[in-house]
Amino acid sequence: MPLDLSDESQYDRTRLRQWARGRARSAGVDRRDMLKLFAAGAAAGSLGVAAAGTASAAAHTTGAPVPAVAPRTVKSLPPELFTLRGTNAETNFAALRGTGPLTPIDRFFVRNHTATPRIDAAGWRLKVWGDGLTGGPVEFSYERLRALRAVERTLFIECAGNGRSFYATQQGQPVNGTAWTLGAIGVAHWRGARLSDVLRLAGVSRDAVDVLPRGLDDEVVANGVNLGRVRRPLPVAKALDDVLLAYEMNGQPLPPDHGGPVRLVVPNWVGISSIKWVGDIEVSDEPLYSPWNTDMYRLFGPEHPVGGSAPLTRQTLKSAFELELGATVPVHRPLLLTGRSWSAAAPVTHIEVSTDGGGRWRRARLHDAPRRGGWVRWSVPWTPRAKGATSLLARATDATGRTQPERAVHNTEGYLFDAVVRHPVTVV
Ligand SMILES: Nc1nc2c(c(=O)[nH]1)N[C@H]1C(S)=C(S)[C@@H](COP(=O)(O)O)O[C@H]1N2
Ligand SMILES: [Mo]
Repeated sequence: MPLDLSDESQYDRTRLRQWARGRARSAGVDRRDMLKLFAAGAAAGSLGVAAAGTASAAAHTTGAPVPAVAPRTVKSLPPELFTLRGTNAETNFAALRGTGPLTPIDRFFVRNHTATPRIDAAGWRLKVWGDGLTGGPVEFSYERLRALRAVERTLFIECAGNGRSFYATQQGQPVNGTAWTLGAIGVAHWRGARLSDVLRLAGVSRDAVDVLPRGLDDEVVANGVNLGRVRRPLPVAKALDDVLLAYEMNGQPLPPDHGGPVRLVVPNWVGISSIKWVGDIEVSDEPLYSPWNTDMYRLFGPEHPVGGSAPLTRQTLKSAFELELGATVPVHRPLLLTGRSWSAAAPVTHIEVSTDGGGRWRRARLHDAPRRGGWVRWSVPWTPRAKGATSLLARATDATGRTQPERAVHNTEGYLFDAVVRHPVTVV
């Protein structure tokens, strides 16, 4: 019976088995180098990822001190709007208070493996190639892409490691990777061509199984191993379903830091799927792999299968207050607590908030119609009655019936944190 690769989890299990048996074809990294990388990662307890040509490693939650790195972006990253983390910039949730349902571009988080490249739209080409096409390579210019039927969708992009720091600070479980709080997410209105239209024009064959988009930013070097350009395969079923090749964000030409002139937007999947500055797409009739779906972006640790889980696909469920962690608030003064909740699985249906560390819960008022792929803004009035330290908690439930748990299931790389965050405040 032919495999149904439109089922995400079946796809992932199959790919993982094929990879384990050495059947998945290397997408540019030598197998011996991959083994070296696994060994180095195991010895160091982490993968120190650096830009090619630099000796710097990304900021880590735990482990040996790493040299300071600054993000190399085009937009400015003022401290009121962003917290800098290695090559990345996290959105300060407090800076979203009073903004609309879309994240303004000036405060949308940036996750760069290396640095933002400057790419001129006029000279940009997208090459679609590979043995999963019925013919030879096909090139698309920016003009040609823009001439295709356009679609518009409001969707979040969220890093798989968003919320990672709470594994350590809230659960006492150290993890590797960028110590994001909750600001590695943004919601934008995207306009672009459908990846499916581009693949059909390029002549995708019935035998195609994987689609591998690759970025034009610098190659990535981890522990002395060059991983090549950022790339992660997508099953052809997802690629033909709802993926965009976006060239506009919130009504503007896609800015350089967010992948301009053209990026993928893969709805509801881990942020790494949404390849920025896409330059070529391989269409393959064999399974593909890259470091970004083998040794990264899978769940590792005692609570997961030996050798790691299937590659991550969908994001999870979260809530955040639009308030600094550790904020001070005046006693006896009425406040309006505001925040946002989102789920990759289904629309968020309701949010409960506790202002006494989880003793009593109240329903928040929703300010947006719940929708999958976006977030809902909410608010709860609060008049603090006693001075001292307390925790604010927000707990979302989505239309599948899933509610944020008290604890997230640990994994060594700290992905997919979904637990209720205890947001510290001091009443003075
Ligand atoms: N080419 C390329 N694409 C990329 C990345 C990158 O470093 N290079 N980072 C990925 C990751 S891990 C995330 S979470 C999102 C972040 O998108 P943003 O920087 O627009 O917020 O882009 C993804 N696409
Ligand atoms: Mo990410």
